Amino acid sequence: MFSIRFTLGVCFRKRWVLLVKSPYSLRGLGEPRVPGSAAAVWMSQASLFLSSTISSVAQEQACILCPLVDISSWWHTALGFAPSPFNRQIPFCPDCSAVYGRKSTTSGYYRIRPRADREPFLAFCDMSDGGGWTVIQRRSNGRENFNRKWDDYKLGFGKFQGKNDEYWLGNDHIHDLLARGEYSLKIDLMDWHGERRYAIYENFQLENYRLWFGTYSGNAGDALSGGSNFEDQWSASHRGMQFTTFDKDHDQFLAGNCASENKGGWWFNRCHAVNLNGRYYKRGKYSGPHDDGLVWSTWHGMWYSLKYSAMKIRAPFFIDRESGDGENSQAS
Ligand SMILES: [Ca+2]
Repeated sequence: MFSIRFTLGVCFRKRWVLLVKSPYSLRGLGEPRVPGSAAAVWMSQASLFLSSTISSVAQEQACILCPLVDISSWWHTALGFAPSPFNRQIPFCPDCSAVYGRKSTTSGYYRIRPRADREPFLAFCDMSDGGGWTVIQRRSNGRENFNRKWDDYKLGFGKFQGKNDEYWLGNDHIHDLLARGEYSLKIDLMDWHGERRYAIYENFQLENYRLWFGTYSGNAGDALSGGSNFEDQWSASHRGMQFTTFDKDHDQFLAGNCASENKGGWWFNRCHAVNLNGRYYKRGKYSGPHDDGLVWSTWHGMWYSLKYSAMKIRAPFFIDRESGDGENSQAS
């Protein structure tokens, strides 16, 4: 025994909303509740087709089909659609690789949802450089304040509009993305002469925000591992470090707080060889009481603050297919 209703949905703000729900309810094939109506039987066939189509669309293709048939808010208001329980069942693409897989190959902001039991959120999908990159951090102009407290880093902050807007996606969001499986991290860097370098780390993980990563490749140097000599690695490697902000000190520096000194939240040791969330200096070389710039030590050292950084993640099979050198990434 089964019961089917005619259901028609439309997309509103990239969510399915219920537009029409038929009055027909069938109990068993050919036994419509509206007796003697051939139309009702026909409707039941049509509704079966439509509801199964919508449900398969909802399960697998919403993230590509939804933007194509999105309707504007005045339609919503004019027709008085109520948000339906349907909304809750609509999965978004879990990450930008999935968005890319749905043939949405234009770089831009997409609403993604790595966990079905949490709300979707905006992230920049970098569809250049092989495509499918979910950008978790970007610095490009110094307009955003990165000297922020724990909760800001936890939830994310910044501007999610222009292709070079600065943001931190949020430790919770990053964690949820990485919990889906194996991810590679690629870091695009640019100095004040416009020269670019990159670093790729396989098997990037956050374990309760604690940083883990695997093999390095690239041309910026393996700064996340702390640099080339053993002493530096001991004090500056970021492997296995917990996240620290000025209001939550989890670093290895007993006499102080690395985030306070270095003006941004990061996986500090005592303290760092990399700080992509540091202070944004509008020049390369800088000086001061602390090496608090936007630093990637194995390229320009601790006293050179970079012009651009983007941290982005992608499933490793994408890396195998095409690994770029950052030439096409989003820096202006
Ligand atoms: Ca400390």
